[in-house]
Formats: sequence, structure tokens, C-alpha cells
Amino acid sequence: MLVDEMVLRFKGGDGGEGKVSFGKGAKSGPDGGNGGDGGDLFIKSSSDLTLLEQFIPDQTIAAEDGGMGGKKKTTGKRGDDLVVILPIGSKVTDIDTNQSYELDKLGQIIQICHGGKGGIGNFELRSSTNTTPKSTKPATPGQTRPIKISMRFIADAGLIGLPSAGKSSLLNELTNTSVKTAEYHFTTLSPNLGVLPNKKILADIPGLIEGAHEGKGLGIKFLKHIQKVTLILHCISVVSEDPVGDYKAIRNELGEFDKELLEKQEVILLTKIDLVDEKTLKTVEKSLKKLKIKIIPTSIHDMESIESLLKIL
Ligand SMILES: Nc1nc2c(ncn2[C@@H]2O[C@H](COP(=O)(O)OP(=O)(O)OP(=O)(O)O)[C@@H](O)[C@H]2O)c(=O)[nH]1
Ligand SMILES: [Mg+2]
Repeated sequence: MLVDEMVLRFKGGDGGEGKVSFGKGAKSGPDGGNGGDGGDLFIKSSSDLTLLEQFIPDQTIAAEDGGMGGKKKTTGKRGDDLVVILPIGSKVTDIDTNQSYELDKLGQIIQICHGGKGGIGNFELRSSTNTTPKSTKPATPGQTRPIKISMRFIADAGLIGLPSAGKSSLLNELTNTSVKTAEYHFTTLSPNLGVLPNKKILADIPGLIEGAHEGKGLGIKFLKHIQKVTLILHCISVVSEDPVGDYKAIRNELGEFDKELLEKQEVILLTKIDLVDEKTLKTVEKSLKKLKIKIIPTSIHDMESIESLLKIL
């Protein structure tokens, strides 16, 4: 099951403590260095939708703490920043303040927590009134925020169709991803995303079957992920016994889920055309023509068809 919600704690690194130290020899004074600042915590978006699976609920994810100050005025190391990679479409909400941040573009980076300030060592704290300070100014802790991540699916176009219609194969060809494909039905158990050359996002939705709205197969819950797309790519295998029947069955399931899905712009991708001869292809195309929807013949073994599909997308 695709994890699409997660509660975590995000934290900037703590500042490192300053040092109390004195040089050797009678004349040498305080020489304790400052602590390093803690690292900041950022989030960054990626097209990998399974990324929330890497976390354990309520886990604390923290940037590195700053290093302690040292002798001889050595400043502690600044803690490394941490960039937490999250699926595109993630909404990150601070549970305490309700402030939220949305990752809606690929590669977008947002700072969520700042690191703490390093403490001040006794070298820097010396003054005319206290030439030999024996304490430090304490470091401050990194900012800690309880976080809820919820994932909305952001895709521009969605591949739908019966199991084994060739949806994942097309996603792989069109977007350079490597999602699992196989001869058996329901190979894809949760949605996948890929990025088209023009940076638009393409979603591959697990196969639907007649009765999916009643829970048959994997059901229709994944259709929520294409509610925002502008284009539906309806995949129909050219070797199907009843392409028009396939089309109507899937449309029916879409309507059962959300009538608005039926209003979206849609094209039919007639898939696997390398498996039939020209005559059969023409016959299938003719039977689908009465649906009055644009039909694009495709095959993952015919780069020309993939190129022309890319142009349309
Ligand atoms: N010959 C040929 N085989 C194809 C083509 N596209 C897909 N296939 C094969 O058809 C089978 C099903 O393809 P998938 O891409 O896994 O189908 P899917 O629609 O993602 O299937 P589910 O995830 O089960 O819904 C695989 O064995 C593919 O290799 C094609 O254009 N030509
Ligand atoms: Mg698949």
C-alpha cells in the first residue's frame, strides 16, 4: 500500500557548545573557541512516490548538530544541512502552528527548520571587567517542529485502463522510468509517476476492471490521484477481444468514482500495435472511431509512435 500520510518530527541541528579553556603558561589567557551552528533542515521534491515509506511514524529527522568549540580558539564544525526528499505533491504542515508548505514543482526546495546557534567560548567572552571568564554563552537548540506530511498527487496526465493494457510499459518508455511490467494482471499495485521531457508529470494508475467501484480487483481508490490531471490517456490493447466494451467498462468505473472525471480531456492510446497486422489494426481503429475520441496507435517497440505521442503530450 502506498503510504500517503506521515507524522514526523523535523529538527534543525543543535548549536555546539563553546569551550572554556586557558592557554598553557602563566601569561596566556582564555582561549576557548565557539561552538559551530547546527545545520538547517530543508525539504525537496522528487517524483518517487514511495518516499514516505522510508520513515517510521513519529520518528525525529534531524540535521547535524554543530561541533563543540575547542582549545586554542578553534571554532566547532558547522553541522551539515539535511535535505529530506519527499514525493512531489507533499504538503508539510506544522502541527503546532498550522503553517504549511507545499511541494508542487519538481526539485523545489523549502527550508523547514533552522539550526541552533553555536555557543560562545570563553576567549570571545573576555572583557575589561572579566579577563578570565570561566563559563560560556550557551548554544541554542535547533528548531523542532512536529510535522504532518500529506501527499496529494500532482500529475498533468494519467494512464488508465484494464490490467495489462500496457500502462506501465508506456510510462517507462515516455518518461525514462523503470516501473515493473509483466504479462500478468495487477502488476502495478500503487500509482507511479514519471517526468516527461517537457517536465510534465505522467501518472500510471493500477489497472481497473469492471466492478472496481464495488471493490473488484484493486478497486477504484487510486482514481483520486487523477482527479487533478488535465488529460486522461485511456489505454486499450489492440489485441483485446472487445476494445469498445473495454472502453465503456473503464468509463463506467470512472463515472462511479467521480462524474467530473468524465468531463476531462481524453485520448485513447491503442497499445501493442506491433502484435497485429495492418488490417487488424484498421478494423480495431474503425470500431473505436464511433466513440468520437482521438485515437493514437502506440507500441513500445515502435519508437516512431512513442515520439509522436510525446509530441502530443
Ligand atoms: N508486444 C508488446 N507488448 C507490450 C507492449 N506494451 C506492453 N506490453 C507487454 O504487455 C504486458 C503488460 O504490460 P504492463 O505495462 O505491465 O501493463 P499494465 O497496464 O501496466 O498492467 P497492470 O499494472 O497489471 O495494470 C507486459 O508483458 C508488457 O511487456 C507493446 O507495445 N508491445
Ligand atoms: Mg502496470
